[in-house]
Amino acid sequence: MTKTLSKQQYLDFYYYMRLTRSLEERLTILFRQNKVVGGLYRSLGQEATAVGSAFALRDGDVISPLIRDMGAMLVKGVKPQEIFKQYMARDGEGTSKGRDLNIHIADMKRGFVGPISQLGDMVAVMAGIALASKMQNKNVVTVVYLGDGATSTGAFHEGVNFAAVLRLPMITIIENNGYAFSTPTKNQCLVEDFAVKAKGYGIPGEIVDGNDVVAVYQATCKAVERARAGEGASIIEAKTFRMLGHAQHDNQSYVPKELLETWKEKDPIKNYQAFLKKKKLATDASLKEMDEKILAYLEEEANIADLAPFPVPESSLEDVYYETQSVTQNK
Ligand SMILES: Cc1ncc(C[n+]2csc(CCOP(=O)(O)OP(=O)(O)O)c2C)c(N)n1
Repeated sequence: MTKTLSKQQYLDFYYYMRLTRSLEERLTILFRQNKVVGGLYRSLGQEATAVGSAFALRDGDVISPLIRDMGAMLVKGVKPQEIFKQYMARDGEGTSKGRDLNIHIADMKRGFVGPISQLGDMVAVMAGIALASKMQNKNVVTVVYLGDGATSTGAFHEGVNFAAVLRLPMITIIENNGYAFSTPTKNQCLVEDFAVKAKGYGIPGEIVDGNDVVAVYQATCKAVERARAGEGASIIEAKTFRMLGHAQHDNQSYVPKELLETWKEKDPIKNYQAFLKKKKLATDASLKEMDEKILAYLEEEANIADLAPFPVPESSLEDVYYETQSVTQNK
């Protein structure tokens, strides 16, 4: 059933998509100032998928975001300063304290698992969390995000099949953004719609316009309801496009200009602004005000992060094992 949304919810969708984009734009400046350690990965053009899907979840649900899903982490409560610190390898709460980069951070209390780079491997992890939840009657739903490229791994198949056959409350969101690095989807998969893969596992597969935040929200709500009702796993394919290269080093020269032009017209934020204005939920002035507030907030958060210290070298011995403190105490 389609969920009815309040004015505030519609505006929240906008806020988080805008926050995601502006945060990444601020990170780009930091990258050019040489303050970012490692690569910078943007989700330009894909913000609606991460934000809309995360809004369909409740506290206690768990996600494993990938590099295009910072928006989902923001919805789950991560603060921009944590993202800035993480990208700049600084010390501090909510970061990996310089051990890992970009959005590779975890906070089980807020419901996000730190991803690892091996594509597809998080599917099995999230199936495991869903299984634990089912065994403990916790009614937790897990969402695993991955790109079209990641579906070509054996780990994807094993994980989705396992979740399907055990009827686990796991939703796999395939972000079909046209390319895996420089490989167009047609060069690594012969089906046009990734959602049809769900048939092979005996679970529902739904295609959604990944640039339409409301559509993504509604599709995820449906999958969440199934999962909570004990009906098991499902797949959502969000059709979207990666509007920049894989990371900052990649100028995307392999993507035809016309394709970029077509997708530019489908920009999730620009179109959502028009939608809000048409529905009389916002005006140019109110949107401008919100954008400016976000920029001012991000400036503060970036400055806090920039003043944060780097982790002390000795700290690399901590947090290696779960019971770190007792290891240190035993010395
Ligand atoms: C198993 C595995 N193979 C290769 C890589 C290297 N790699 C990192 S990102 C990437 C492309 C990912 O494409 P996709 O899954 O479509 O996600 P997108 O970057 O388009 O969001 C590749 C090949 C990896 N991390 N893991």
